[in-house]
Amino acid sequence: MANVVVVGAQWGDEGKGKVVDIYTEHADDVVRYQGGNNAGHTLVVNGEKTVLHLIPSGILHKGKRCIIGNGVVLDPEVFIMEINRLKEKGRLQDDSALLVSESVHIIMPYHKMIDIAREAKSGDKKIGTTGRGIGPTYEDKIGRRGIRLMDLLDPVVFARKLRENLEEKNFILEKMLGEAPMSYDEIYAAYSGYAETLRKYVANTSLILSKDIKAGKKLLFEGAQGTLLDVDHGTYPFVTSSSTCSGGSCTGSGVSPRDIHEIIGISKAYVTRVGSGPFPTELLDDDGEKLRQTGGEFGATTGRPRRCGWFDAMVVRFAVQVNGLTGIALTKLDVLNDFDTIKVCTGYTYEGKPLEDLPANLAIFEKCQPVYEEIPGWKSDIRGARRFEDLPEKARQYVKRLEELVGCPIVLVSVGPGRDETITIR
Ligand code: 2SA
Ligand code: GDP
Ligand code: MG
Repeated sequence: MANVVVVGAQWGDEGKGKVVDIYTEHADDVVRYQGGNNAGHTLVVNGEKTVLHLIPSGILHKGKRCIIGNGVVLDPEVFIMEINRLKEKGRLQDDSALLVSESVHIIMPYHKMIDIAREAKSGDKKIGTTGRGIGPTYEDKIGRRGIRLMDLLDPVVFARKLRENLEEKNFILEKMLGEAPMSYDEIYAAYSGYAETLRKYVANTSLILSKDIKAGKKLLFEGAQGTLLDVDHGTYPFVTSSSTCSGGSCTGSGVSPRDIHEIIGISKAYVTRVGSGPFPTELLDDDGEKLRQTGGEFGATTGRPRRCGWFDAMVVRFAVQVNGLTGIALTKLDVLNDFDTIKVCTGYTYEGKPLEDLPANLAIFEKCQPVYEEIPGWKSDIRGARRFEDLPEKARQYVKRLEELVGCPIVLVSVGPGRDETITIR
């Protein structure tokens, strides 16, 4: 297999963790390239569930290298907790299997505080963030005042940058958000301690990846969140603050686009979204509740109930276009086992007229009405299926119809959370 990027084709939580775990078998390095511990990627192997927030989903495989690329924002406390939890379970025996770019930007306590305080003040305009400080950290990165891991490792640089940042952040916290100021000494002491724990994992990961490519090693890139949450291409401002699309894999790792060969979009057989923002096929009725309960649709980081709706071909078609998808992994097909009829959104109308493509303008997107096609359900348990032919005829027809509507081959179908509950088609 070539160098592969895995991206979410909807609004996140499509099952990227599960698919990355499966694809890791064919890879040498697994690379996270954007987002931070807002992500929750779930793996179920031999009945044991692991939820990862920062560490790439290849970590359960021995002999593979897991790399956190420069595009990620890193909360060192959460990262250390995640390492310790894996070590307690015997899942991380070799520290050299885990590398972090020296250029990652560090999520500081004031970022989290600003994120939460801003959301609390936003009323019905709130984004519905995870409160993990992601947006404020990327703001400082783009504003060229962020603290990178390499800065944290140098006591003199860290002291200067923390002082400069805290002066501004305490002004924002006190004067604009009505919060208490934060203590320089406490942050300096805690973060200097984290720096020492992290030192052994830090590396110039872009350089390492380029050497690995030259040596013929295979890379697997693990996207977080999803296409419609991309800061440029998503439903702005109801997005996360990073480049979730396939292009982000290059900027977020320092690997050239010439070295990317396949781009796999992960899509649920229906749709979920967590947080605010438009969602044309959202179901606010019993069917929505049935999807939430059957699919266990609760945030893997915050536990928030996810909004649920029918499959939206406009959204996935857009994901095919903007990411250049070469294949789709369709997950959670089993969650539809018990529906008499399944609806699929084939297009939108806006002010009564059909729309060909997803509108970039949110004011239009918010008013789009889905056009539905009804497909008969298969009404049987498909979790035991391991080959496409094992699926009931109606389930196969559903998969084929989705493939036709989105214009991209479905290369994998997932019929349960377990690693083995998977049908590989191509
Ligand atoms: P943020 O915290 O600034 O990135 O939030 C901005 C928007 O991005 C959404 N977002 C997510 N959407 C789906 N899944 C995410 N990860 C967790 C999970 C979410 C959870 O795996 O379930 O546990 O709540 C994720 N992370 C960010 C977020 O909801 C906002 O809409
Ligand atoms: P990610 O953020 O894209 O990695 O997805 P999450 O881990 O946040 O959410 C996906 C959820 O669906 C997790 O609880 C997975 O264990 C679960 N899951 C993944 N694939 C399947 C599937 O095919 N069927 C079912 N029932 N659950 C699945
Ligand atoms: Mg998730």
